[in-house]
Amino acid sequence: MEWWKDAIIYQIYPRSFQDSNGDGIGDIPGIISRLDHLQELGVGAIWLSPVYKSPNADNGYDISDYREINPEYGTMEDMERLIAEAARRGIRIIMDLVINHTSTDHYWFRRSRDRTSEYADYYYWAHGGPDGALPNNWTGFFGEDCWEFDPERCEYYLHLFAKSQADLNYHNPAVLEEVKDILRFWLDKGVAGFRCDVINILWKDSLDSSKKRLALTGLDHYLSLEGTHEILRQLRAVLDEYNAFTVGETVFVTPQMARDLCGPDRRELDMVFSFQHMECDQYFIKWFKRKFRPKVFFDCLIQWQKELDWNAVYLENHDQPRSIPRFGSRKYWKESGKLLSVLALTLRGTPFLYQGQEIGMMDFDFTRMRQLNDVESKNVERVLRRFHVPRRLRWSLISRTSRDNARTPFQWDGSAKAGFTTGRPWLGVNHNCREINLADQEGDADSIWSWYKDLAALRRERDVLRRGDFTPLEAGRQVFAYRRALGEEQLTVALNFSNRPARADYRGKLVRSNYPRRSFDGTLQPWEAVILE
Ligand code: TEU
Ligand code: CA
Repeated sequence: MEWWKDAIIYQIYPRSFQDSNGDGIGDIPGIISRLDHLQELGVGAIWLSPVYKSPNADNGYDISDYREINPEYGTMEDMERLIAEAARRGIRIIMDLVINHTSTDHYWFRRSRDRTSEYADYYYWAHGGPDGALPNNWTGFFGEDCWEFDPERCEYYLHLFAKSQADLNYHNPAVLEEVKDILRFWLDKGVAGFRCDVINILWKDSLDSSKKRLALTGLDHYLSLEGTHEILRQLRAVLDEYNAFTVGETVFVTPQMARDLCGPDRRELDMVFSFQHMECDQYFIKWFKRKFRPKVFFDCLIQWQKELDWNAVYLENHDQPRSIPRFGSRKYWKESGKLLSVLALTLRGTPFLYQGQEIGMMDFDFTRMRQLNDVESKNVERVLRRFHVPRRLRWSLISRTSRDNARTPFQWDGSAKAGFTTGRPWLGVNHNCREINLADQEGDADSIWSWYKDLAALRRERDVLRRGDFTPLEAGRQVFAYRRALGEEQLTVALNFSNRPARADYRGKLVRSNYPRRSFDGTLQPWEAVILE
C-alpha cells in the first residue's frame, strides 16, 4: 500500500539531465537512456519537474497545455515510453502538478481576456485604483509586485510569481473541475502521483490589501487557508480512485499547518516539503543571508522529526543552492558530501534526492549575470538595481542564492560538455566536471556515488532505517546524533558537521563510516559520519 514509505524518490530537472539530440536541452529520450543509472541507485520513483507545453518563462512552471509535452522534451509517445520503461525497472513516475497558476499563453487565459467568455472568471481580475494604483498592495515571490495590466480586458490580473504566471481563481468551481480532469488524464496514463507546486497558497480569501511586510505582503490572504484544504479534499477523492500519491510543496508551513495538510486522518496530501530547515541560513527570505549554524539546523530537523509522524526529507531541489557548499564544506567536499547523504537517507521519512546530489555536484561557477537564466534571479537583479545596490553586492547576493546553482547540466563524464550534450548547453556546464563526474566515480569504490549506492542498499536491507522511530541524542555546535529503533533493532547515527575532530561518546558495532576505520573509538574526524549498531 504505502510504497512511498519504502522508496527513495529522485527528482529530475528535465532540461538539465540528459540531451539526446544535440540541441543543448535535456529531453525525455535522454531520461530514458539514463534509467539504468537510477535503477542502480535503487530509486523507487522519479519526480519529474514539468515537461508540459510551456513558453518557459519559468522553465515549465508556466504551463500552456497540461495535456501536451513540451516539444523541446519530446512527444507524448516518448512520455508513454518513459512511463513504461521506468515501470519495467520498478520505478514509478510522479508528475509535477502546477495548478496555482498557468502561463498567460494558456488558452484559458487568452479566452479570459474576454469578459463575456466562459473563461472570464478563471483568473483573478481586478480594477486598479485612481492614478494608476494597483488593485492591492500585495507583493510577489519573485521580488516584484504581483499585478499586471491587460490592455485587452482593461483590468489587472494577479500573478504571485512571474508576470506570465497568472493565478487561477478557485472561487470558480469550473477551475477545480478542469484540474480533476487533468489528474485523470495523467493517472490514466499510469503515473503514480503528483508533486503539487506551491499547493498551500491556492485559495485567496479576498483581494484586500494587507499590513505591509518586508516581503510577501498579502501572505495572510492565502497561506494555508480552509479553502485550500477543501480543494485538496476534493482532489483526494479523484486520487483515491487510482490509489495515487501526493507530496505538496508548501511554502512557509509550520509543523501545525503541515499536520493539517498531510496528517493521515486528513485525507489531503501524503506528505509535504517544508522549508524551515532550508531557511536556517537566512532571515525570512533567502535574500537576507546569515551564517549557517549547524545547531540551528539540527534543532529544526529534530522539531520536524518529532512533530510529524512521517514527512518528506530533502536537502536539495531545483530551487535551492547545492547542499555541500551550503551545509557541508568545500574543503572536505567528499567527506561532507557523504555525511549529508547519511543525513538524507537515515532520518525518518521519504528521502528525495535531486539529480547530481549523488555525485556531489556543486554550485555554478558563473561570474556574470549574463550567464544566468533563472527568471527569479533576473527579476531580483532588476529590483536591486532600482534600489542602487552596487554591482558587486548584487552579484554576491544573486550568485549565492540563484536557483541556477542547482540547474547546471548533469555531469556524466569529464569531457567539455560533461556528456550532457554534443551541442551548446542551454545553461553553462560547470568547469569542475573534470573533477566531479559520474564516469570517474563509477570506477572508484570510495566515491560519493559508490557511497550513495551502498547507503541506499543499506536502507533497503534495514527495516529500522525506513520504519524505525527517531530519537535525538545530541544536537551541539558540531555533532548531530540520533537513534533509529524498531523492536530489537537499534542504529545510532553520529555526524560531525565541522572541520575539526569532535568527541562523540557512542558505542556499538561499526556499520558504516565515511573514513577508513574498523571500529569507532568515540572521536569523529572532520565531517565524519558513523552508523553504529
Ligand atoms: O516554487 C515555489 C517557491 O516558493 C519558490 O519559487 C521559492 O519561493 C523560490 O524558489 C525561493 O527562492 C515552486 C517551484 O518549485 C519553482 O521552481 C517555481 O518557480 C514556482 O513554484 C512557481 O511555479
Ligand atoms: Ca534535446
